[in-house]
Amino acid sequence: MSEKIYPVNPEVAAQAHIDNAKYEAMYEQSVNDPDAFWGEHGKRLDWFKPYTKVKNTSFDPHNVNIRWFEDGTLNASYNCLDRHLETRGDQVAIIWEGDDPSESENITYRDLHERVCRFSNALKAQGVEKGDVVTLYMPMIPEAAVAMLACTRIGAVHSIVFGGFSPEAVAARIEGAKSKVVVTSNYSLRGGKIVPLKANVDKALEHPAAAALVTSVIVVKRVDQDVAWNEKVDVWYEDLVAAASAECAPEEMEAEAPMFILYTSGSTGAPKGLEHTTGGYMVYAAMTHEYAFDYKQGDIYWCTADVGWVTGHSYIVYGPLANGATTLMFEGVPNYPDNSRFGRVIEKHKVNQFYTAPTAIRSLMQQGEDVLGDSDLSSLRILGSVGEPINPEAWEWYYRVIGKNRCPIVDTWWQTETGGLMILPLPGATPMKPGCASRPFFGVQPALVDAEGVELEGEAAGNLVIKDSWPGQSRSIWGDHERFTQTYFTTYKGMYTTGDGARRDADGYYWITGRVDDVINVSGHRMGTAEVESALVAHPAVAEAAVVGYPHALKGQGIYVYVTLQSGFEESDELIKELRLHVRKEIGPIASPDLIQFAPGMPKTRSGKIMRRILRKIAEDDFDALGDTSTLSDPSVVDDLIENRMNRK
Ligand code: 6R9
Repeated sequence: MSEKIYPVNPEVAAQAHIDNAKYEAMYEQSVNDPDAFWGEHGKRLDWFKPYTKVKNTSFDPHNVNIRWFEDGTLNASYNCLDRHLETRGDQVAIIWEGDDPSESENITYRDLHERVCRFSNALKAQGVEKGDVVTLYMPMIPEAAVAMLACTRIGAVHSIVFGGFSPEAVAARIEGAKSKVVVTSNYSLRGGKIVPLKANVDKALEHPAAAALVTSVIVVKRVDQDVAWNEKVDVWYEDLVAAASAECAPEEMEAEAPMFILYTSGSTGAPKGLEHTTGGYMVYAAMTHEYAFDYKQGDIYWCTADVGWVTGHSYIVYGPLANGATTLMFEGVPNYPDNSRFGRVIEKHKVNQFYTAPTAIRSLMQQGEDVLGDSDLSSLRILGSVGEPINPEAWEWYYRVIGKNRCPIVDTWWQTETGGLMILPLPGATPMKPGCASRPFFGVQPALVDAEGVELEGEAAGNLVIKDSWPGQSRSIWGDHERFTQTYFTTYKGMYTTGDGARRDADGYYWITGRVDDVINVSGHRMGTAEVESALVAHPAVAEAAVVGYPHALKGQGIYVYVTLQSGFEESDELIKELRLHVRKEIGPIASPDLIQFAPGMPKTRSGKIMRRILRKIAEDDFDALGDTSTLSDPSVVDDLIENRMNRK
């Protein structure tokens, strides 16, 4: 790993919210006296009833209990909208940039407030009440942000399903969350292509359990084209808001009232719906957004994520809007109409902070140094990275070609579970090491433990855990607190298990090395290997499937599948194609296997467990590092697998 150090740019430090002296003093207070620290910083929000208690948390596996600001009341939508109206009602809240470069829209805080109030009333008219879960399955259009804020305004809980997920995935999430109302659009537009979004909801509702729950599907007309219509449940968004009043008082919510659920993949079982609550999440999202990106009034901030992921929740919508920022929302893709699109958008809207993912940087990098054409990037001040470890080459390219050697890169390590950024170099405080997530945010106490849970000191590599709670932390898995406890708090007692591995260097900086569990990270998206395997074995031809990650130049990791066929089925290229399509249909295009290898036998222990370590090494072409294979019930399987692997090339 590169150990090159880029010192903090003194000009950046001089104007930054946080310089190194401040970082150290604030960090110390945040961990030594969290009540005083967060008691003070919680005041960045407007509370209807101020809190008197700050931290009340326990990671004890017998009683995992996480409560912040618990006796305060507030409303997330009020904090993102109403409180800004007096001072910045006419300031742009959302710059929307359409898939087609000729389409964009500036939405002021006043406009956004009105749209949110109307849609809040529309949701109420559809029977949505405080505490109900509303499923959003939407493209990157302003109505997605409006729907999120309308839910939180009326105390409903939103559950966003990424638009790239399949009807099966939508159905499972509707059922898991017991959601009565779905908001979608007739079609979505990406890279000039029309994608049938509503048709996927229709297919999801062919599942009887989902159909039995859903009473209305609210459809935004994104594309002027006909769509199949079911009079019983379908209703146009445009009709509802036209009929709704533009006034809607925000619901007074307890700090610990659920705010949203977001499903994410784990190493076992079906995706889990992580639950986030109102007060702590909002404080944490707002504060991390301001400090990490050194956001100042008047800045134009752009995060390229999708609202279907946690990054879109915290860093397109809630963090920036709570701070009264101007946040850019992009409907399109980096390579449409051509590869210079990111540069064109930065130039067009004079973007100051640009936050994207290593996979996007690598794909730009592949196109060469002039990929952004003659786009003027001089407005940029801060760059960010999220989703997976950024390899030093991509970091250097990002710094040089996009940042012109003057913009700090904030490499932000965090998770759906953490609600907000956890480990990152603050732009005015932390010298940067390419590829290194660096130092913890305020209140975050990372540690490394070995397999037995013994904490490692000094320079070390091990399992990354967090020793105490921070306000943005997920409180539970929706409807299954036991699973929450089991997944995150039992492996290493009294600590939150991240599922990531990390190394700490002599300066105390953390380098994230990737997942240590059966989760793979494909283009920054989490995929549980168990999820892909269960999709595969649902296919009649498949007797057994094993899925592992392998290094992939663009995606970071690719999905490598080993399948053993049922007797009577023949290996063929057609079958490979069919299996790939099958997984896309079951989960969605992001789970599409990159390589499928037929495996007449799997390497198994005598007790019948598949030895994934061996499959991983074979997928990585690391045949010499297979380790001890003597405990396999049939060691000759390994030679067959290697031979098949070599034949593929
Ligand atoms: C925000 C988000 C979380 C997993 C996480 C880790 C990986 C994210 C990273 C990173 C190294 C970074 N990850 N950011 N690894 N450096 N800057 O991505 O949430 O979708 O839940 O994924 O992504 O492995 O555990 P989520």
